[in-house]
Amino acid sequence: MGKGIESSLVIIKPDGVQRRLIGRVITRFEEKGLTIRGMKMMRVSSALAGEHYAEHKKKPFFKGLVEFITSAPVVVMVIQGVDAVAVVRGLVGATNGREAAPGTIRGDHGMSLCFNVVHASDSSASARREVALYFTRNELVGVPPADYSYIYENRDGSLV
Ligand code: FUP
Repeated sequence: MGKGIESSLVIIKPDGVQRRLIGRVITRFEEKGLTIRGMKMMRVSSALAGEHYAEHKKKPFFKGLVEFITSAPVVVMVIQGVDAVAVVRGLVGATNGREAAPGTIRGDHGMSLCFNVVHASDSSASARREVALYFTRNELVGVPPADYSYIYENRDGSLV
């Protein structure tokens, strides 16, 4: 059973920005039929990185992860659609670029575990938490896209 319309937080990480992959990554989400509700380029502070990756605080890779995500600008986006959290994770692929399936963003564009091009929320609860960390309400655009009636069918319950 689907979860209905959700928002997921996606970050094009410093490697994705430096490698000029911003356009390609955004295109994957647009082509799929997902909607960009908010987007900005920013530099993540150490404090924000610490909050974002709080669940990894005790892990040996935490320091390197924070150093990496704060090292250069990122592009943060709120991506919306029916079951968007799972759909976006599917498009992004497995954490390690070397193991991610071809056809996924990480599978097509990365060879690293830490430098894996994008971050995407891993559950509806993390998505709500992460969207609130990076965006204020008035930075998110709420107009339903005009093409929804061609992307979702009412008959199969996919548009709720
Ligand atoms: P993901 O949800 O796929 O982004 O992966 P995780 O939440 O498990 O990990 C968060 C980030 O930590 C990943 F982007 C990669 C990095 N990481 C490491 O650098 N080393 C590890 O051993 C595990 C994860």
